[in-house]
Amino acid sequence: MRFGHFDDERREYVIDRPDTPLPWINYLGTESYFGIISNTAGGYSFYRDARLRRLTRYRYNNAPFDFGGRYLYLRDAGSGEYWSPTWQPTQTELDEYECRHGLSYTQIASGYKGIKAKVSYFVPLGETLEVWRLQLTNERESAAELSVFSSVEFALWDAQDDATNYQRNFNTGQVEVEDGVIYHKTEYRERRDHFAYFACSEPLAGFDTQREAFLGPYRAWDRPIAVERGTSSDSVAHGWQPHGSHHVRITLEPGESREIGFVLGYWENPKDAKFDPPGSQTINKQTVRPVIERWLQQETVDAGFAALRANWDRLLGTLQVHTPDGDTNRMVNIWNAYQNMVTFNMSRSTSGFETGIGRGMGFRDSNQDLLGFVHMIPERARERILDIAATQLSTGGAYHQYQPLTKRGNNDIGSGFNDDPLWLILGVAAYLKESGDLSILDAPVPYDNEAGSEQPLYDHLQRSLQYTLDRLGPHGLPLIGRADWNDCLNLNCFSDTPGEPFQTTENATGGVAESVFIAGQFVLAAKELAGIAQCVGKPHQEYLDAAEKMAGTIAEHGWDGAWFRRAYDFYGNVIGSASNDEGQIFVEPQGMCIMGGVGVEDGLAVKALASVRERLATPHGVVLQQPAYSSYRLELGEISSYPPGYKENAGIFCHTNPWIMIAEAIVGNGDAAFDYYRRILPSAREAISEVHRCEPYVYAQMIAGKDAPTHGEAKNSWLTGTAAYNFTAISQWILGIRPELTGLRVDPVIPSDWPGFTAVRQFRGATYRISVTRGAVRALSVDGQDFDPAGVLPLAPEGSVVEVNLTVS
Ligand code: BGC
Ligand code: IFM
Repeated sequence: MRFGHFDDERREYVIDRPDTPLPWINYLGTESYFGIISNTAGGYSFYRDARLRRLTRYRYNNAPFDFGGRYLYLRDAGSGEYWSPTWQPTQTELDEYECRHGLSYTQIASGYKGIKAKVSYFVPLGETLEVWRLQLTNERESAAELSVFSSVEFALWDAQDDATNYQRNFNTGQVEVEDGVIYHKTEYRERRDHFAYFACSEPLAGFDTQREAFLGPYRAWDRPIAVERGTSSDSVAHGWQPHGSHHVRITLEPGESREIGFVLGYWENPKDAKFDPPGSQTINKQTVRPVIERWLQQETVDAGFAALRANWDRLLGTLQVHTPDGDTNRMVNIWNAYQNMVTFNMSRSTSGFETGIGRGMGFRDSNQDLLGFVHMIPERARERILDIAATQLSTGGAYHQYQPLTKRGNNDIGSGFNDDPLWLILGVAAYLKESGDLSILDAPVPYDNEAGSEQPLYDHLQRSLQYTLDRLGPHGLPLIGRADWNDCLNLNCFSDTPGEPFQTTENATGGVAESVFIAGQFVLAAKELAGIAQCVGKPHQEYLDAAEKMAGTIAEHGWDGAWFRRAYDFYGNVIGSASNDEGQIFVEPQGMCIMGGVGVEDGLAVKALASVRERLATPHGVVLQQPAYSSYRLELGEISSYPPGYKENAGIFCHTNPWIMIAEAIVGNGDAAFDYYRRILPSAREAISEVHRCEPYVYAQMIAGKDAPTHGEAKNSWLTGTAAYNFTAISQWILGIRPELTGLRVDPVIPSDWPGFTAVRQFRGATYRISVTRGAVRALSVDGQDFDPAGVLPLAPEGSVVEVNLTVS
């Protein structure tokens, strides 16, 4: 069952009923002012940091699930009836409803008793504000006397404090209203720098800034007293809950249309501003007023919206493909790329499942997210790499998370996730392959942000590799530490002494549990580093030797007969083996070892992939392990805390599926790779939206596995490494358009029933127009000249167009 459809032309998903299985959200903002918005206008806004600079209030895990947002009410003076043109919060049964989620904008249109309304929300480039544009049309045969009420609830900036510290924050709220603009100035008193404002383009009939005055005692947003009555009370908030509501009265003749603009924004007075008289509690509006005036003009809004769309054209233009599969085209060309950019901006901070309060950026996650956006914004990827590397410890280890504002490693969480450092090598390799900017390797980068500890980035990569070699366990495999990619496989963090408390993951690094996953990742990273070293004329053989040795150890201790094992626990017992009663086979080492090239030559890879298909594949994707753990196991940790089929306990952890797609491509099996790709492809699952439940336009972290009663149901959409890795799998391995250090490679491994495909790829300043067709033998021509079909395409001059024709058999 569908709840809407894709409009590929306009790059929108069109939702045609408000009661989607879950709130289907979108993101506003691309630079510093951001928000989430649901298909019924729920959500909130913030400036840079969703915890510390939260503009509007939102209550997670609410009933209804999505409540609180950018709300409008329309009231008909004739009948006294009122409704919300975005359905929430009044939930009036609308005659028409349509929500269009586009790239960084959302438009919700509806019709009720002859009054058409369309509300468009977006954040203009270069601004710290959002525009709401309300377009009203009277389709009745008589004039309509209407009232429009707006409504936002201001958060008192620190969202954590806002939700917990009521003894204080019921007293601190302050507002100011001048010339129809509502200023929310809580905190201005002490800091005198930032405030929020909410403005309207029309003369006001009234306003409210005290929530209870607007809603009325014992009422909620579905029937505010001000709206019911048809008049605001011009309330001014002193403490309690500052709120922003404008009241506008208009008369629309039959057939007449009108536009009303609202601007909700964040403002920081310039640091050196001298214009506040000492002790003044009045907001200084000198610098913000012209900005407000400008964005209340329709022409400014039109131009701002056009600029936003043009920016997305430019970003998405980096890769556009045309394949025989429509779902693939729209995901690669639009939605997967868009989701990658959202993970760049949001990391794991703000979504329907992340509250914006936990603000850490993952060392591992950030390096992987980079794979998905590096081709669109290489210069931002460079900055990101330098930020991440500066948090690395001098041991080569890594803080598991760092703070986006201070860019310091997070001491509360600490380090000891032993896969972390290797991701830096993989992230840097991706950047170098895309940009060719080898100079980044010489950039001085501190360890743990300590001044004076700077070393070239290349030194960081060496230490990352050495970190693993310094920590090998009894079988010669890498020690797992607190966990590897699978955060929940905590093999060193328990106590088997009755009555002793469990160890926390913080003191779990002393154990001897080993990870086959990290071993595979090491082989991959060592080969990548060897390639980089060779490229800049540094010794590289030692890395290749280390990779080979590790591959040998995997063959000896990591191979189970039909698949790669997962780990050895604290006691040296094997995990992920046919000899286990549960958790016999895990997906992660199959993907990662094969991506590292382990078992590819000797047939182990093909065997492992057959086992994946036989034991782990479901119609909804590949589950993480089998059999699921039926009960909690001290020696395994969090993984077994989940009921069977959910999350790391045999859920379909979508991040791991592309590793299997890549592995299938590596062994030349395009049918299998693409089959797995489509199983979890959001657009291809649109028709079963009542089962999948999350948005059909973006990936979710997890789909419930076959052991779960809700098999096929997705959770945790948007902010997941799934986005970057699926994009890599389809674009670089299945379609095979793969940046390498020396140039672009085109090496597709496509399904056997595809006649071919075309693509346009911007790469290092040139445009590659690629056409892949079927033929008797593999042949490649570049600009009409025959070329080695196994070769890397030559670099082309800036601005040039390269015609690439590949025939595959
Ligand atoms: C979750 C994992 C997640 C981890 C983040 C755990 O509680 O279950 O999925 O990766 O926290 O560190
Ligand atoms: O690898 C992790 C990731 O870092 C955070 N989300 C869950 C994944 C698997 O545990």
